[in-house]
Amino acid sequence: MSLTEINFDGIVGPSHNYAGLSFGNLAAMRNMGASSRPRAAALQGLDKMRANLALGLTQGLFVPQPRPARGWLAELGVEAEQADTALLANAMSASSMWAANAATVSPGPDTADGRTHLTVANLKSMPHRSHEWPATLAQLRLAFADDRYFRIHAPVPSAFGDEGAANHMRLTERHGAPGLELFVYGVSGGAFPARQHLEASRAVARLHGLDPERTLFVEQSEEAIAAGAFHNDVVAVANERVLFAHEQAFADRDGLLDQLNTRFPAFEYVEVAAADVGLDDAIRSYLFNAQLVTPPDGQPTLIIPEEARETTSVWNWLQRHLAGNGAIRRVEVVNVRESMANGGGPACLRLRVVADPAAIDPRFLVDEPKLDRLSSVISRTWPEEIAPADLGSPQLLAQVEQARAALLDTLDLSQLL
Ligand code: SUG
Repeated sequence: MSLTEINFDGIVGPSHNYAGLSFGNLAAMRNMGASSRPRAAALQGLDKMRANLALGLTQGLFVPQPRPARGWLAELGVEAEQADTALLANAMSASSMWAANAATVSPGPDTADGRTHLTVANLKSMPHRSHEWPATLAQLRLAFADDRYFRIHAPVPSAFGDEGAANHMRLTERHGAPGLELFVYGVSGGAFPARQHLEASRAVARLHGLDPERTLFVEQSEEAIAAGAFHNDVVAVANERVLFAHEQAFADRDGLLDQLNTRFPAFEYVEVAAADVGLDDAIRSYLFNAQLVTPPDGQPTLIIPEEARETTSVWNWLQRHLAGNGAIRRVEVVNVRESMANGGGPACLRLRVVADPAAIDPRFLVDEPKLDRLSSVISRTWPEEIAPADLGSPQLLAQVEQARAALLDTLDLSQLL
């Protein structure tokens, strides 16, 4: 077994649109009613995967879910062609692209039975996301079917909101060693909802068989949620020994640092002070919604969206950090603008799994030739643009379903998902 970090990116689905469904997600609220570009969005996502491959990282993918979500609409007693605008928007969202919300993952070295555990998120806080979990569960059961190495859990009961890995971090000497798992939950978000509930996080930790000595439950600060950090990964990210966070990310920053120093003395804290980058700039630029990775050359690398380079306070901070030989040694910039406009940056688009690639269904792993094939099917079949008024058109519904079918066919996944 050679455990490595594998990032599974959600391919942006052909129904990607801006219906403004996520209250508390400022980008999504701001872009409500704008026209989207699903084809460009999906191609941007593929380019991000190419950039990760170029760094020498192992890369995986998840496929878009069926849209419209006909099964969910049927449970509501309506067909897509008859559903009203609001309901249809909830059934057409391509939000499963944000794979960081698919599940919470605990790698084998942390769990009682030595297997990698994944608990599918219930995403119950937002109607358009609440129906993602059955298709996510089916996909994870296929990708991680080998039960010698993986254990997949159904979502925790919907009494408690769970939004997956976006609210979970892990500190460790190296990916294949035991780690300290941090579950970040919200209590209050001012005007906005706290989407990750403590009871859900506790349940996930129990289900995964984590050692309580190596598990922390950390409250997200109310001011961060109120400023638009609807998930912890909008204000903090961890990789191996490094925790990179905004000064105002956590309710009790000092208490957390004390705990970390006691339980994992090797950890390195990289903080961005509010005086250098205000929460507003941090959230608008998605500086922290970056992928912090260690490629084979050993240089901790931060993969940020273009919006972070365009935000002066953020870019200046990064330049100073690099010049001072801080813990982050390299910055890579990617264009994920279509996803960003719905509040999803580079880190939202991926689910990080520490596992042996040989234990995973190869259909969910990518290399350049596979990305070329995907790029060609997406360029041929994905809608170029979706204006809000198009969302219910029978032609669009048909195109979205055909496009996904063509993609699954290319991946040899037809009839399975
Ligand atoms: O749940 N946006 C997503 C963005 C998720 C980002 N994920 C992480 N931070 N890990 C959300 O708020 C907008 C969809 C719309 O409005 O149609 C949306 O669901």
